[in-house]
Amino acid sequence: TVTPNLHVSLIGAPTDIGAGARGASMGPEALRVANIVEILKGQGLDVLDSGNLFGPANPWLPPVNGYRHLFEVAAWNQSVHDAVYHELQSGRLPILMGGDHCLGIGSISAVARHCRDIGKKLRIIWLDAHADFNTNTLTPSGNVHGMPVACLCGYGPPELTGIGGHTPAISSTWVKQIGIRSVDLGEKHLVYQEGLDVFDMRFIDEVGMRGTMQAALADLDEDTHLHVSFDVDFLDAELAPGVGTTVLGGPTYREAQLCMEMIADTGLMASLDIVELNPALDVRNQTAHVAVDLVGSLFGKSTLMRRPQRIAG
Ligand code: 6HN
Ligand code: MN
Ligand code: MN
Ligand code: MN
Repeated sequence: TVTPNLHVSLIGAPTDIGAGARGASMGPEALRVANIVEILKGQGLDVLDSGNLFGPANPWLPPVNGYRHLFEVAAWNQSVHDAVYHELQSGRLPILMGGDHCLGIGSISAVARHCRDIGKKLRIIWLDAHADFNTNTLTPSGNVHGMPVACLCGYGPPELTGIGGHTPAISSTWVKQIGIRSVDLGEKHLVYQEGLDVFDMRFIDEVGMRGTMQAALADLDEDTHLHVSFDVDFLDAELAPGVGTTVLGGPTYREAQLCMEMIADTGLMASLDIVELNPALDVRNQTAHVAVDLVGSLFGKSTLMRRPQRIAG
C-alpha cells in the first residue's frame, strides 16, 4: 500500500512569458489570497511556501522563428526545473504555482530527472482544454504555452528539450490528457502521429468522468510517481473565467471534483503544477478559489472518510 507524501512545498513562478495574454504572472499571489496554504494545512499537510522565483520580465515581442520570447521562456524554465528538482531531492512534494503552462517544461523535466535518479516509473495526468502539442512550425500563435508537451517529448528547441539533462525528457506514452477540446489543425496531426492518449470531452461525454479516470489511471503501480499538470482552463469557462484561453464545454464542478478525487484515491500524486490562472481576467478571484478547492480534493479532501481504493475496479 502507498503512503502519500504529506510534506508539500509551494513554488511561485510569477510570469506570463509563454502566454498570449498578460496576467498569469499574478497567478501565485491569487492562489495565496485564495488561502491555498491555510486550506492544505487544514487538511493535515505540512506546507512550506518557499516564495516566488525570479526571472526576466515579459518584453511582449512578436514571435521569432515560431517562438515568442524563447530566451526568457528558457530562463524561467531553468529556474523552475532547479527549484522543483531541489524539492524532490529533499523528499518534498513540489506544487508549482504558475505562471503560464510553458513552465510545465521545467517542472516535468525535473520530475523526469528525479524519476530517472531513483528508478521510478513516471505517469503524467495533463488536465487541460488544450493538447499543448504544438511546435514552432505548427503553432498558430508562437506562444510557448501551447508547446510544453511536445517539448517534453523531444519536439522543440534544445534550449527547452534539454533542460532536465535528457532528451526527450519523457515518452509520450506516459502522458494521459483529460478534458481536451481545442487542438489546432497541424497540432492534431502530431498528436495522432505520436499516439498521445487523449481523453477528450467527447470521450468524457460518452464514458463519463468515472470511466475516463479509470482508463487514465489504469497502468499505475506502487512504484509510480504521478505528476498532475492542472491547467485551470481545463474547467468549464463559466466556472473558471480567470484564464487567458477559455474554451466552452469543459468539465463541470462535479466532474472536476470526481476527477481530482479519483487521482487522490491512487495515493500516488507526487508533484503538481497549477498553471494558467489569470487574475486580470477573473471575477473577484472566483477562479482561484475554485482551483484551490479542487487542489484540496487532489490532496484527499472528501465529504466522508473513505477507505483507500474504495471506488477502484
Ligand atoms: N495553454 N493551441 C493554442 C496555441 O496558441 O498554441 C492555445 C494554447 C493554450 C495553451 O492554455 O496552456
Ligand atoms: Mn495548457
Ligand atoms: Mn489550456
Ligand atoms: Mn518521489
